[in-house]
Amino acid sequence: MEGKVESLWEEVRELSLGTTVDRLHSPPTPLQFLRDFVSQNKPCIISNAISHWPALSLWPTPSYLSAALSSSTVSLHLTPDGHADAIVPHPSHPSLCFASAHVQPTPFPQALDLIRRPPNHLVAYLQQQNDCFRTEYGELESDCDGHIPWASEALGCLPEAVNLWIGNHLSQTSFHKDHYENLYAVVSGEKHFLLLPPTDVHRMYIKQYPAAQYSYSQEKGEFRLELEEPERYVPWSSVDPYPATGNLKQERLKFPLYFNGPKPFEVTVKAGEVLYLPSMWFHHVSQSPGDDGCTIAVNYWYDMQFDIKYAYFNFLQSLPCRSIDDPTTPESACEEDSGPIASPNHLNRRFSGDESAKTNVHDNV
Ligand SMILES: O=C(O)CCC(=O)C(=O)O
Repeated sequence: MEGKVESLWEEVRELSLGTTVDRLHSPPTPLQFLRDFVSQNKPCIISNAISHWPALSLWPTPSYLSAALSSSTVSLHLTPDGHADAIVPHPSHPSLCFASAHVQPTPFPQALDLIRRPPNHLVAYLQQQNDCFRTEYGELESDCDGHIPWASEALGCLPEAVNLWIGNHLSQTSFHKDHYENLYAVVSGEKHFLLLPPTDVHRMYIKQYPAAQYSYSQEKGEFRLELEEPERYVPWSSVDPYPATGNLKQERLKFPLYFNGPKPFEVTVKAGEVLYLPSMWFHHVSQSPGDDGCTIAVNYWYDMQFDIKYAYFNFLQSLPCRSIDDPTTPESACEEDSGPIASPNHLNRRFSGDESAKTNVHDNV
């Protein structure tokens, strides 16, 4: 493998992806979308595709959302630092663990307040991924489209899940991939994506981490992080693309394939724009709020085809690979995820890599 996998990374960029993500200034026809992007498993950003959505003018006004959802209870995800579904040290475990957020059913107006005015040591993110737009936010249905028409026609189906995301500058989503074709529409603020194609899987240093769950005590104002029982392991990317300045050197040494390989595709999706995020692409997401103090997005997950690309991906992922720049890196650092991938959060139905992915809504590394 030594040397060959690096040629693969370069070749896909030379033949197909280039160095930047394509921008379309109007929605593509279904044929163009299918031919130029879906079948090539290639992302793009589309402007002027959702200009007709009332949401673009209505949702950036917090009082509008709070009034529309005054009697709704929503699933609010709470963490101490905005890093949910992320790799963190566990206080009483010698290694790192995969930490999921505390999910608190909360009246929407109160949830929005917590997001817009974060108290110390508590970061709230509305990011329930289980088709939450249709199940928890029905009152907002007429403010945007139930699907993206040209994408539905190209893909031959309606979305399997539609999700709403409302967060602030502190919330980040760690590197993962999904087994869905994703149309991600930003309504307020900006979303910053780092993207890597599935060919770059070895650069993600996917390893098995014990699953843990935050629980938040309102009385004490404290989080506890507890390992799940019975024990469960989650395959997850070890790479934090934005380590604290003091850790940068160490992280570069630990993950040379990520830090020294081709730069990830970096895209900012602004309010009114839609990102096509192809199935199986690794993505890390952060956000900048708009004047309303939050970032709001709706995304549409369409079933992907479990076709020859998927089979090639599984084969590639099963191959061991050693760092190009640091021959002392143990092979195990890049090969630990060759087995099937479990779902860490069945509520969110996120993340799996085996056949069960077909029934999951948000699948992952
Ligand atoms: O917006 C986010 O925080 C994450 C989005 C994401 O991971 C997805 O749409 O698959």
